Amino acid sequence: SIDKVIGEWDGQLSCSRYDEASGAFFTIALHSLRLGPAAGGTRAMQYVGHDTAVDDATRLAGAMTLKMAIAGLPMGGGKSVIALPAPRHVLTEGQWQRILEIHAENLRALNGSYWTGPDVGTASVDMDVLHAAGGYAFGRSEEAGGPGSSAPETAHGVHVAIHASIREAGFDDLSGRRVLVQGLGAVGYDVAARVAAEGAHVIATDVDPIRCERARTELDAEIVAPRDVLSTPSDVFVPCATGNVVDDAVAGTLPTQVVAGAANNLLARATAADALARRGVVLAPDFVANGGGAIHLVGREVLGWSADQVAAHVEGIEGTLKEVFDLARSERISTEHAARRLASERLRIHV
Ligand code: NAI
Ligand code: PHE
Ligand code: K
Repeated sequence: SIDKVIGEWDGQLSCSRYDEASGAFFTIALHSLRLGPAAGGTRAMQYVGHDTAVDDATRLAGAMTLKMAIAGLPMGGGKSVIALPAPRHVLTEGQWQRILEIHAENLRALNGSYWTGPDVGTASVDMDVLHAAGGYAFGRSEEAGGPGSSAPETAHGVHVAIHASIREAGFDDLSGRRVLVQGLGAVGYDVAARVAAEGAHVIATDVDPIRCERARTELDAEIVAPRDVLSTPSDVFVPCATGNVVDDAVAGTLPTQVVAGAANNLLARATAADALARRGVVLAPDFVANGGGAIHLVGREVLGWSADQVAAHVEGIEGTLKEVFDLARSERISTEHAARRLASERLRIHV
């Protein structure tokens, strides 16, 4: 229930709204404003109920707080979820524009204490609309004067994270290694192309058969069915679809050596990281590995960085992961706990 979701949440503010005309339910969670205004993308998809939408937004907002803190960015964590009345691709243009209009009104009401950006189900063109309507939105298209999508720098960062993680697992390059990519969207496809160029054997899956076919023909990828992904052996597993993929049971069996991807809230519970650690699987915590998008948006739009400066900071994910791996090893804790500890130290210092 919503009472339980909010009752167990440690964030600052959560607000929700239902729009009868579009049938969309909006929920915005501001997890922390300690380091700066809350920031985090707008996720638009279908949910089984409004409480699950609130649950997703509050937990994703918490992950944004950690992401900003560990990346050294002067922002807090927030997230918007729009629970759609039908799958995104089924909505008419008129319905979607109505939804964006309402969302812009929500953003205006928060008056800059929350900045949104693209996430699953939204893109730069939607940020153009939100911004033009007075909403606080990062990631507008270059044509509209923005820095463009966050996905390429997210993919860059995931690629850096894969390399840092395979070294921790004891191998130096990806040549001939089995790299399993779940989700061939804006980030996943880009990562798959990067590792294919390094000689990896790409294994890929997506619920969209057109995306699979493209990976098969362009990247020579082996395609597996979405339901088989967690039992397919790999050297590196790269989750780039949605979250809650690895629960304790999956963590006990996932046939891989390394997990490094973009999916926010990959772990259903932090304890799944312990189960991976017990089996010697190297996990790059999601909020470290996928920080490239936040670095791009906040770097370009708040800190005035150039594209080169953004790229250099994204390369810094390697050093951050090395710190995480060293702390996990010396304290005998999971990499997830180590990364949370490093992020919360930064949050404490900046009170
Ligand atoms: P996207 O929406 O472009 O791609 C997601 C892909 O996953 C789609 O092709 C979709 O068909 C596929 N998919 C969905 N459910 C699936 C399933 N059960 N099995 C296989 N494939 C499935 O999203 P994007 O931007 O590539 O993001 C991917 C993930 O990375 C999301 O979890 C997002 O929150 C996270 N992320 C994205 C960032 C960005 O800058 N775009 C930054 C940080 C995290
Ligand atoms: N949604 C992306 C993420 O989870 C990109 C983003 C970052 C959007 C920061 C808004 C603000 O990191
Ligand atoms: K998107």
